[in-house]
Amino acid sequence: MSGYGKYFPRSEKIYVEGSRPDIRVPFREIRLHGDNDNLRLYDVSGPYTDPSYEPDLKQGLPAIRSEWIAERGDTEVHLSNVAILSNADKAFQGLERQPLRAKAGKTVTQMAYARQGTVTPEMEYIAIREHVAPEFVRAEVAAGRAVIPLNINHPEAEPMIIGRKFRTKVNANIGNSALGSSIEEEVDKMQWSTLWGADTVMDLSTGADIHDTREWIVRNSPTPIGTVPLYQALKKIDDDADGLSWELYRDTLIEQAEQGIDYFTIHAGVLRNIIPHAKKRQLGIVSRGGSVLAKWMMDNDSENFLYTHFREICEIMARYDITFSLGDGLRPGCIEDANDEAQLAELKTLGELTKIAWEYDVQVMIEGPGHVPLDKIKENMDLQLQDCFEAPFYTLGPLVTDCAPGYDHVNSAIGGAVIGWYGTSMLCYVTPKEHLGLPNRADVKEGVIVHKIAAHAADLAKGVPGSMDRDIAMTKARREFRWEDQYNLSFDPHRAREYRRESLPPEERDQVDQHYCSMCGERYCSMRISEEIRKS
Ligand code: IRN
Ligand code: FE2
Repeated sequence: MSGYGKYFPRSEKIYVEGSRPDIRVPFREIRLHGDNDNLRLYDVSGPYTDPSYEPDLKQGLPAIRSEWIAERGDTEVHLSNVAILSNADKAFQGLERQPLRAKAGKTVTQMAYARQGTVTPEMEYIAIREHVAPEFVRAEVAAGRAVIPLNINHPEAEPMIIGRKFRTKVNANIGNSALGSSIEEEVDKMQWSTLWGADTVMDLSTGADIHDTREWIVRNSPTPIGTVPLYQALKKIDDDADGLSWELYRDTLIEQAEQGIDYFTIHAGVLRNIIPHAKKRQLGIVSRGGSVLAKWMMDNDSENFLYTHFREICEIMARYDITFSLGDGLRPGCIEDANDEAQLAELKTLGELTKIAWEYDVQVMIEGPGHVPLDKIKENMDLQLQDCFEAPFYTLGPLVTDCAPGYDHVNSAIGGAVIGWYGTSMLCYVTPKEHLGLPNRADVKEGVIVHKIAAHAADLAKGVPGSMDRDIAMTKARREFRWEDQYNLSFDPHRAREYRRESLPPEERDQVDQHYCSMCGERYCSMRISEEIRKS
């Protein structure tokens, strides 16, 4: 693909330089017709949409942060001796990548730097991206109200921030299952979701070649990558939860830390004493990680080992600057279970764990539901802010009804827009296949776009700097019947164009200067009549 190709006509990648030449912040600029100013949009698609970039999956993306990390002088090369799960064919063998970790006595996290009063190049990069002052970025990270998920072993990533005073972000989940898809396909899914605007990607692979798949994805990903390490730990013992142990889990964390995973979902808030509450529910425990841990605790008559070893986990996270995404293992799986005792007790535990992580200068976000009816969303959001000391909330929807299979992406975007408006920082996408099967390419695109719309709606309501520019440009294009500009300003230009074309008579299909559309026809076009009224 050269540039944004057929997906975003008349869009060009531009870079804004910071205080030093190696801070080059990408934007997508839409070239509008006439004397209208070009519109600049936040861009997460990485170098792939830069026509001068020639991708080489085996080499990976340029390591834009290596210099910044090296300059701080707080890391050393170190490869742990942990057992990895990989096939013999090492795609990245030629690279001999050398993993870094913090030098003894050094804290490498962005939170540590923020608290010391240092604005890192990463923070400056983010400030340019978000149209705010670098000092504002630093202060939000220092306060724990925002996170910058950037493992020191993922220097290819373009710095980004997750926090409620910034643009609302969207995460897309990808990953092969036992049914299997190829590594190239997984990398392609990552590129595809970021092309449509996914700000982060989670690799939830559980199938074959889990280590190598992840290596390919991380090396080629311009966005932060998250995982649920428990899934791989389980895989290592052939999905037999009886074999789970802290040691096995710890080694999996280190293996993924060295690969460069930027944030980990860790279900440390699923405690033994909450399980009886979960049993009372209509749908019990719907989280995959949460249910495995609950079963393990019952079978072994023990407390959750993620909770009992939490401080050791913090030490590992701190060494690589990995961000916690504290898992909502007890999220409600139906609206009847929303905001119940199990969910709210877990939320309080996640708050306690947040405080502990902050002792280690480790960044934290909190995962949230699930299925929540509209009238219970505000309460959930307010409790999260209070119980978790304003650590960013990262929610799965919520879905506002249980009856939308096939349309759960829309269902989720409805809840996502509302919870985003009230203060959620990142929305985990849901695809049309939710509750039914694994998403295909079309589902991934659909899922990302509807959540981008939800996130944008939240930003407009919150008044995030610059968020209204696009709407203003669209309104003007609509008023002036600039059809091409209307297509190009939309989230999916191709669909907008096709939908209009297919409703026009064949001879008019490629005209883009009609002063009406086929919804009302020429005679009763409200836009045209308004234009006449304005002129009279
Ligand atoms: C996001 C918010 N709440 C849950 N999530 C996502 O669900 C999380 O980031 C990860 O991608 C997935 C974990 O699912 P289980 O293991 O909790 O079902
Ligand atoms: Fe569900």
